[in-house]
Amino acid sequence: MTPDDVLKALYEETMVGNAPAVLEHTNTGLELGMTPNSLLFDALIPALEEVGARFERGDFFVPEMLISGKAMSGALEVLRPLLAQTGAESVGTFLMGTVKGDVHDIGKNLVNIMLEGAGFHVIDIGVQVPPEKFVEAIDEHKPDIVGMSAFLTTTMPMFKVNINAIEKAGLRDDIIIMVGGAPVTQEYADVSGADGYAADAATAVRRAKELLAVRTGA
Ligand code: B1M
Repeated sequence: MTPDDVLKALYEETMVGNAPAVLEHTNTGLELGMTPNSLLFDALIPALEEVGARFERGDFFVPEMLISGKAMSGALEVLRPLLAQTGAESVGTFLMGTVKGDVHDIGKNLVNIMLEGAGFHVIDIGVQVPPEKFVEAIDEHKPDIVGMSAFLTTTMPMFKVNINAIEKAGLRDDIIIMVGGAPVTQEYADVSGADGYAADAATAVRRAKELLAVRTGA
């Protein structure tokens, strides 16, 4: 197989949710010397975008989205150690969760992997995280940055609800809050009262470092 064949096969098999084939092509790609970034950004992520587009058109339904998502998650586990490889000392603690009512976690997991790769100690508190769990986890782990993901227009309002709960608990001034997820925009992040927003995992890492540098005066 050539690298182009791998990308094409990875794209097609992710789209139809063939998890074993996705794993096999991911491993073949790595054996051929392809980069994890290429496998991710040239095949896996575009495949899920196409799945979403088909879902919107009514050509795919929730079960199809689910198996594609699972196939992608399998590949991400293979890529995780390569993407998260870091020689860097810990630059800070990042607490991350998907908001209440939202089960999407692939994007969150990818952001976590990239943050780990950049030297952050990441504490993942999972999906469907209610405000009180964010508050408890902040109190327990004392993170530098709290990240919240929302992937549905119906769950984005949880940012504001969470931030209000964090304020009420007297913890807001201790932390930087970042938000993100497919439907989120900078404008929405501002309205929610977050300190930062990023559209993708790579930008999230850059923004997290910038915000931390401003906070610590580095
Ligand atoms: Co859902 N889903 N889904 N889904 N799903 C979307 C998000 C959707 C856009 C599809 C579509 O219509 N085109 C749509 C949302 C529309 C909207 O509200 N705007 C949608 C819908 C409607 C739904 C359901 C309501 C469907 C239903 O039941 N009728 C339902 C909701 C369930 C719930 O949460 N309560 C649902 C369910 C599911 C599955 C469970 C089947 C599955 C999730 C599997 C999983 O995550 N474990 C699923 C999937 C797979 C998708 C799509 C196809 C793929 C999502 C994905 O993983 N993308 C998605 C379509 C799409 O995104 N185009 C869709 C790849 C990932 C790498 O990108 O998630 O954008 P993304 O993450 C990026 C950025 O957002 C950013 O960085 C990430 C990496 O670059 N980012 C941050 C993320 N978090 C960040 C945090 C930051 C900064 C950046 O700072 C803290």
